[in-house]
Amino acid sequence: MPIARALLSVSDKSGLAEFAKQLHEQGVELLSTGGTAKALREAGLPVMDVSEFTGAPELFEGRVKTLHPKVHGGLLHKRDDKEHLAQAKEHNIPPIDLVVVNLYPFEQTVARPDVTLADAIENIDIGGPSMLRSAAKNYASVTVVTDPADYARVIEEMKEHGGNTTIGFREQLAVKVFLRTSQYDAAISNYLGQCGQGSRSNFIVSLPLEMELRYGDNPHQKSALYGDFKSCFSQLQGKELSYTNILDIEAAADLILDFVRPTIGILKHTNPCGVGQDDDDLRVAWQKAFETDRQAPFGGVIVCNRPLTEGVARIISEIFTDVIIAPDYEPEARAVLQKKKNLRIMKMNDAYLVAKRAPVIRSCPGGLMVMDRDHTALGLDNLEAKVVTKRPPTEEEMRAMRFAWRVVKHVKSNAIVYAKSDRTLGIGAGQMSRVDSSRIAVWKAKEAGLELKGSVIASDAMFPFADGLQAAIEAGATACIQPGGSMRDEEVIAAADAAGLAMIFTGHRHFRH
Ligand code: 93A
Repeated sequence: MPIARALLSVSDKSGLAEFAKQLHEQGVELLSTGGTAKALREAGLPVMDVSEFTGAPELFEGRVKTLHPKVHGGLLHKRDDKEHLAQAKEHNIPPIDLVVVNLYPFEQTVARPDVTLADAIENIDIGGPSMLRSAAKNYASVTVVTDPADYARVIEEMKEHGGNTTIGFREQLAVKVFLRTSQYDAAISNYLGQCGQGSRSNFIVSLPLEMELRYGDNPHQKSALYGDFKSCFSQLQGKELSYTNILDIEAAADLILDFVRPTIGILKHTNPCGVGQDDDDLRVAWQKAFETDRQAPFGGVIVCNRPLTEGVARIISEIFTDVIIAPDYEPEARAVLQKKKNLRIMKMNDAYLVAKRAPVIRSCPGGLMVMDRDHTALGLDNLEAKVVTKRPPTEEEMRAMRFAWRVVKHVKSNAIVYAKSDRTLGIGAGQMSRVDSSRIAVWKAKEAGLELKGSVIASDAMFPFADGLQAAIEAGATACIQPGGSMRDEEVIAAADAAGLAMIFTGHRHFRH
């Protein structure tokens, strides 16, 4: 059966007149609400007002326009069910075969800096989503269009298929509708949630789809991004972001935000490969970070807490990097990096500083787990009072331990970091035993040709036995920062004292699982 009757009610009137004209030419009767009807009449098209169709006036400043059994009955009744057809006849409800609706611009309204709650509420569309949902539910018979970009395809299909659309296309359109209405509701609950108390559960369930990602960890794993990532990180150039890029960007940004002095970090698979600092020249900071591990940064992520300079851009562009993140870029740096078409350049926006306070959410069988982020208790306050060994650390060791502690917090557990006051020397990440992480850190420092004599060691959790610390002493560490809290702390402290090592117990653990 060809489409005989269409109901058009749109806030975004782009492409409307042309679309309606084509419908009219195909013999479709047009029903419409106030503003849409006016626009169609101005385009010279014959239109019946919905109020005439329903026999009920538009009420309450337009809050009730299409919320009528004649509209929803016309959309929802089954076209192949005798009883539905008999009821439709009895109540004089003719079928509506096509719905063209886009919604009150709620998202645009609340994006305005001067928006009032009253404005926002007036822009919550009720009748529009209701029609979209009724039509989408009955996609077996009804075509529903919410995106002006689909107008052309509807006309094409009608021309090709005797005045109607195909079921496959109608199904696609219906899916699009439910996606759109869920995004719309998410925008409303997010906005109202922020105005009022807001709640965690609201935060979890109501994020709109931001983009489909090419895939997840692997090409056979579908993946999508929800929420508003782009308000936190703007992509200035480069290939489309991937799932793993987004994980790395978060890890990199979190790392760099723990440093105040000019710092550069290099990460791979969310683990730091090297971190360096220099007050005068970012190139020196880069050099210190890079020297920790010259191999792993290949295809990695670089993060900086200062506007990226041309000098650093030149050095970086010599190695293959996936993503660079910085609060800004010198124009000359951008010009240098632009030559690398695929390289993703991300600008960290202030919005991230707020977003980063949100809890961590992870899936688990049957649901989700929610956890506060590890950003309140660093454990570096009042360090002088946390010395547990006979020998207190020197000032230089103290600086090095503060630095190493900030790095180790961002390394996957078990995490061991050897460092000096402005650079990492060896990082051991993600091993099942702390001693193995320590061995790897020592081995990597040796590989890199770096000297561990006089270094400090940071451990994200306590040393359960003295052997881990003993290995660090043998490797050349003269000071150690760790949370403490092992049953054998006494033994560990005794081993430190025997070697003249200075040790601090921060009282805070920084596991990262
Ligand atoms: O105020 S509503 O929630 N109540 C309704 O009954 C209703 N029907 C359609 N909003 C309603 N609409 C919306 O009006 C449509 O979704 C569309 O966005 C807009 C079109 O209004 P006009 O045709 O007057 O420009």
